Amino acid sequence: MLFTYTILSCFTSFCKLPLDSLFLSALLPLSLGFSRKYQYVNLLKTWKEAQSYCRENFADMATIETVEDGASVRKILLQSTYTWTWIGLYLDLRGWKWSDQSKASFRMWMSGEPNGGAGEPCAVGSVNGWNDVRCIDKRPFICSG
Ligand SMILES: [Ca+2]
Repeated sequence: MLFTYTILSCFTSFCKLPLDSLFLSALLPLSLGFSRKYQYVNLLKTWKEAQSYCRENFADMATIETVEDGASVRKILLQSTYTWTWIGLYLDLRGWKWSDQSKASFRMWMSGEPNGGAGEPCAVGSVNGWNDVRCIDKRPFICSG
């Protein structure tokens, strides 16, 4: 099943969020203007399969470039029944890269991550941040565009 989350739905669900994040309210006007559009895909795929699916059906896997993007993705993940969801970040010999080749250096790693080196070259997002994991497990994923 495919869920589409538009900025509008983010706005309506935003009202239900606890005000633990006052900074989010400050960012909301910016988000309405400039946030990326993300698609949560509730199909279980390896990272590589998810990348192909996103490229065939949307623009690419999700790039998270700013604090506003991170907040948008977190809102999507709050509604997922899975702890970990693929995002478009992967490790190659030169470091962490975005699937769409964005140069964005923004990161939301959980404390202690990334910790797997070459053994964990794909990134997952959760409501608590990102983690590097092996790429072959099947997970839901987020596309952009
Ligand atoms: Ca890890």
